[in-house]
Amino acid sequence: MAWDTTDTLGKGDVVSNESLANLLREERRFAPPADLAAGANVTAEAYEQAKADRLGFWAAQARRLTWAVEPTETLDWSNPPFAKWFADGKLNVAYNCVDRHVEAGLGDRVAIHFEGEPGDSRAITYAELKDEVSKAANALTALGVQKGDRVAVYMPMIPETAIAMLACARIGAAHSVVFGGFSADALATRIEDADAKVVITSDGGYRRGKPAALKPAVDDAVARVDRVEHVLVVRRTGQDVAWTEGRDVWWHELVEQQSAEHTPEAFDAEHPLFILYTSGTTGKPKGILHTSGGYLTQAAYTHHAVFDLKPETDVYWCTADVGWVTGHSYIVYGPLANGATQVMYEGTPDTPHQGRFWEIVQKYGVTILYTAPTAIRTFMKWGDDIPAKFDLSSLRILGSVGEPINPEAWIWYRKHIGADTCPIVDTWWQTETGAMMISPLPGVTETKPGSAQTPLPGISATVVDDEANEVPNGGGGYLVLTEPWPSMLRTIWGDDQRFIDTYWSRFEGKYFAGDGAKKDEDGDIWLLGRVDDVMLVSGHNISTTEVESALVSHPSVAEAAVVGAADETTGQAIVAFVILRGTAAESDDLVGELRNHVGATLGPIAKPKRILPVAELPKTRSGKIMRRLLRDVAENRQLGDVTTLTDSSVMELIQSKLPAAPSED
Ligand code: 6R9
Repeated sequence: MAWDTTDTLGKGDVVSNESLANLLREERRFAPPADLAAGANVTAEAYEQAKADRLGFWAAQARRLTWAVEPTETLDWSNPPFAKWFADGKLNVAYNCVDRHVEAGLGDRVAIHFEGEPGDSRAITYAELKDEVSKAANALTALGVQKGDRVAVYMPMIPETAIAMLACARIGAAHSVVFGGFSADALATRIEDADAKVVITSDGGYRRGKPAALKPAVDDAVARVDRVEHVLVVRRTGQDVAWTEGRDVWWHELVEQQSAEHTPEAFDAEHPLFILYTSGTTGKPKGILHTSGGYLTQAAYTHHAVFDLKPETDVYWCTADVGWVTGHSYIVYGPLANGATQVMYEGTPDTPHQGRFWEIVQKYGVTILYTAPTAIRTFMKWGDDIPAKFDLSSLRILGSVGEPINPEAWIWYRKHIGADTCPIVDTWWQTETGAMMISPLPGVTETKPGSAQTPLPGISATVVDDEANEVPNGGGGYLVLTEPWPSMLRTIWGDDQRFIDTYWSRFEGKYFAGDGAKKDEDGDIWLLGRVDDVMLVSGHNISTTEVESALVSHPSVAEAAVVGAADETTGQAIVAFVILRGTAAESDDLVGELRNHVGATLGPIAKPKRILPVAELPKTRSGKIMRRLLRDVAENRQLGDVTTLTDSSVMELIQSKLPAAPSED
């Protein structure tokens, strides 16, 4: 145990309403393995180069791509916050992800090892991918899709999803991928906002051992909007589907009859590549717009640098869904631009058994694994013995994304998945940033469990207080990005004003990420959760993440979600919902012990007033805990919008626990 239990408030930390209390101390350090450091793609020199000439650094990274017209301009920031990167360059994104590898003689290299949930598998080489993307591009053209149009993609995790995205990119149509778990309603809103003219979907996909239909939601959504001309349907499950003649087209009929020849056109670097909607906490979803040259430059560079990808030998696996930005940047664009061989898995981690992920790692000899803290905490809950049954010795680098990773989950990941040797790269970024921004480099950084640590080379990030002053080491506040970066969002689709208001108005000239953060004594950055979730207890801003991490550091706790609930004496009181590990039994004694453990770890101010053991936590479909709903429960309010929950019955279960819960202090 490395928590410094003497660190209580009032000793050393300057805490006010305006800054986040800095409660957690972490002393463990892990140096990069010597052989990895010796052969790393990117060394410490990159930080120096980027510091000396940030734009020159990015111009050099852009040259890792193949341009039809090389850019001579790097950044045009004459009209902030509207950036143009590499504006006079021209390229085709799909050509960069596919054709150029075939032209380089790598056509026989496997691009995608697809593993279906029922156990079917398919290997697709770069040469095959080129043919498939070309045919799909010809098919979209045959359906009347042109450069500048939008295409909605509502698909399971199958290779055709990546092929469809690349086909759009190839003909200069922007895709708008909508996660296959979203409702017809959510799909309709997104189709309408982007004004998509074609929807690509499938009959369904396999999930938890059963076919799950997708086409009915598309039929429902398309009936509510005007402009959709065609629905292109991949056959995956063989389920019965309703058919609208003239509108609906089978992929296997239309795409298969196309020529595999297709000449990619070069588009401007600032040509739209995709729109991806993020829900945010309120209001209608924001269509985050990404463009071509800058986005691909940073997606490819970060994938090469942060995963130290050796495309000849590595087998890379990102477990995200293509429907999220992680799937866009680190399944489709980054890895394919780098000529990687990757695994794509259709299903859930517990089908047909809780060792499925480790079975896949063993089967394909996965060397680089990129997953989310929510998955890691679930594996912790299921028990160490499950991964222990599989050969995971191929792994060399582990990544984390999506939420702050609690130090104990980090340690578990390293020990039980990474044989206590694999470096962990905790990568902070957002749909809006397009690619990784803050992360260790596996051959350079001495890692710290729980911290994303330092901005990547060429990235400028810091932590500021309410008045936009940079906080000193040891201080907490808001994460901001202080210089434009190549893969930054260009605007919110159709709403420039909202783009300005949401991200660029809180702090003059700086991008406001909406995350709380602190700098530790070494200047390393720790993410502390969304600013909306921060708790205000007796005048102190306390991070949900820190209290959750303290709870997860107790051997009986697998997962925790903490919220501030209105309280007459302290303003807000800390209420914690915890999932116990397999063997721990729920009791009043344990609850008391957990409260004391948090008090001892973070100081008495951070002791939760109530701790409620629960079986599940409410999560978004990308695995992020929805604290807003827990706050509703803790304050005995009517539940807010639950439509983005993975499983809405979770909330009923949690609510049913509440009246019986002991109220302490
Ligand atoms: C890539 C992705 C973005 C939000 C972000 C932050 C949280 C993501 C994180 C992290 C701490 C990390 N987040 N990675 N927090 N450490 N390594 O997840 O994009 O779905 O847009 O979410 O996720 O709160 O602001 P997106």
